[in-house]
Amino acid sequence: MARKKIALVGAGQIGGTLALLAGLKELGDIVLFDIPDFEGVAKGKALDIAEAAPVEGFDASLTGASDYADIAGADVVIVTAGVPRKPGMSRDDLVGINAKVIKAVGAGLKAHAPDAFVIVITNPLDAMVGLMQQVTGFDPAKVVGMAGVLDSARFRHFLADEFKVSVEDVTAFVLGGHGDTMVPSVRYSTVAGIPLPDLVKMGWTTQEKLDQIVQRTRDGGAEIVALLKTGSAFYAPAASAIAMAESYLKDKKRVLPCAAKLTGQYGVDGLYIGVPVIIGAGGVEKIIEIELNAEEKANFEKSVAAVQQLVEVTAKVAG
Ligand code: A3D
Repeated sequence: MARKKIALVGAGQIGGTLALLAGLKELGDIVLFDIPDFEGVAKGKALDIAEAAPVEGFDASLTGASDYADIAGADVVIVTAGVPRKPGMSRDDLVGINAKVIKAVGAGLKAHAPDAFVIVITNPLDAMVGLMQQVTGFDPAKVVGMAGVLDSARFRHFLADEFKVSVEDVTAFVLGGHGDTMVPSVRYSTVAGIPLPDLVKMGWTTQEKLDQIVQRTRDGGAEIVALLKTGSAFYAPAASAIAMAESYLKDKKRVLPCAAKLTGQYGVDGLYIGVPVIIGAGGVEKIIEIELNAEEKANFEKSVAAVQQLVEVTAKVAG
């Protein structure tokens, strides 16, 4: 059986890390794609990673490209094309620039990779993944946004650190848009199946500490931007998108929080927003609708309103 083909549109910080992880996990052959001015960067990173393969012991063809013909027939496309947030810049500030980029990339994907499972990472995430689905006209089950896996990974890291337990034993549940209004759910997050409110009762932590962790999760992206000063997070975002790609390519049917197009679930219709979904060979095979309590519902609705507003701004600038 031929190897799968993975196209990475945007060969920047996340793109390069995606290529390395996809190689290490032998997910398939990899094409790093960027605009013509950065074709050298795409080719350079591809060659550099290819030269790591003999040391790490993985087989994959890695190439760099700036012509959409080179991504033809891709099974998975991960899109990071655009600009990242700079210090002091909100995700919303990015809309004008990145909407144009997504329109251009969407046209390229429609022409050359119509059967791909498309994972969008470009910010502002919920608006950009919606625009991508609109521009390509692809089945919404095949166009998904990466944010929730990253947000819940941050939540899991902070919780594991607080409880001094393995990150593997912490599960976290995050809903809503990727932004300051995201909704980390305390009652659905656990340590080895024990919900966080029970851990407060057991004296493992305090409600105050938990509230701080929730807030730190919401601000997780900005914390990294403030430290790096030259860009935004890229290792954990790349790892998160690779988990989604792997679940699709291997039909693992993992339950992952992703930005998916809702069709009435949670009272939302036609909007991309973060919810738990099952990812398998069919793409987004199921959107899982849980019952929210009054507080979660209010927070989720606030998040939906923020995403809706971004989508309106996007529609205006994207024309
Ligand atoms: P960066 O290192 O700047 O890479 C972006 C790449 O996209 C650059 O190499 C550009 O040349 C390239 N590019 C620009 N326009 C095009 C185009 N039309 N076609 C193809 N390539 C193009 O950024 P990064 O890798 O650090 O981040 C990429 C994106 O991911 C940004 O929008 C970030 O804001 C976003 N991001 C999202 C999350 C989420 O959790 C959703 C997390 C971290 C970063």
